[in-house]
Amino acid sequence: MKVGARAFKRVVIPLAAGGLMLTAVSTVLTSSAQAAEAEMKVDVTITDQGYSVKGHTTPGALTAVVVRNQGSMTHGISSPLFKAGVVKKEGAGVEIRGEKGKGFRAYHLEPGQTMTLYFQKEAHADPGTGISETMQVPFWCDIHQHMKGEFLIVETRGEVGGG
Ligand SMILES: [Cu+2]
Repeated sequence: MKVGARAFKRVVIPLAAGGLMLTAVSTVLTSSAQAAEAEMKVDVTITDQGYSVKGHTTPGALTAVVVRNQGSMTHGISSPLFKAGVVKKEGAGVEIRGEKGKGFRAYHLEPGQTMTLYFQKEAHADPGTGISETMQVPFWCDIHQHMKGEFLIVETRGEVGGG
């Protein structure tokens, strides 16, 4: 698990830094005034084979996770992050909760549909060093539990200065 996660990190950061997604971002944002408030964006594309993730976010940034189902069946997305709170959901997609509304939470999306989940995650500093570290946000399909993905919340503030 750990090895795979590290390999993923190396792939994702250069992609996100390239600015390649900027045109796609503006296309999506113009469709909603509220969406324009999002500071960061993560794209999650679902096929019947699994997830493909582009982008990352930073601690404290209001983040739009744009989820597209390009598969042929209903897929879901569930994450510990959702328990902490999705600020808002736009577009298609159905929120699924556990019994009595607690614990488990997922979002189901029909084929061809898109939804946007907004969240904000505060920095989590290491109590020993005071340094905020990059966090991995794991997620999975609650319908097909072999489908897994993750994206990163990258702490960048520690890299500023020193010049
Ligand atoms: Cu699925």
